[in-house]
Amino acid sequence: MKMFLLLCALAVLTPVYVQGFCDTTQGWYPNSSTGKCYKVINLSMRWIYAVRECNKHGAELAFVTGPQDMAFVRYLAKYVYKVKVGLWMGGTDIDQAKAFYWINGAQFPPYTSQYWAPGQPDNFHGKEHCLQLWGSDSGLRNEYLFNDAQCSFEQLILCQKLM
Ligand SMILES: [Ca+2]
Repeated sequence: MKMFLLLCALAVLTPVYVQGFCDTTQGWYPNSSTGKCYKVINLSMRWIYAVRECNKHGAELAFVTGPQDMAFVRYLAKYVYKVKVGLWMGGTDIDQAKAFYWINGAQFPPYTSQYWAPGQPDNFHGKEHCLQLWGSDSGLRNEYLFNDAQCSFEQLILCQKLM
């Protein structure tokens, strides 16, 4: 009877364990408060290829779902990956300049306005429609803030997936 109960318990608990797992041996970083795993893919590429590359890893180009999530992304970029140029994230305003939305279709909520670098998004030369998290080379005192950049620019990418 005890063995039966143990097996029942394992059957119930095992899926929870599997769902709550980030494969850290493959470079995925867990954010247990949001249930997401993040990874910087160490290849420089255009934004559209970044979308595909994340898909290849069973993931998607990263987008944030709240201030806590954003704080974690900035922490990763600054302290874990020490990003210099920047990271592609899953945001674009390809439909209408400066009206950014996430690749899951959600418009940027009001709280995200605090994460744009000063003067951004500026759609410089009318050609900037993809979301970059600016790194330490931006000259913004390591603040790791949003910039709208040319989608054809090549830089590292940040992928996410659910635990
Ligand atoms: Ca810009």
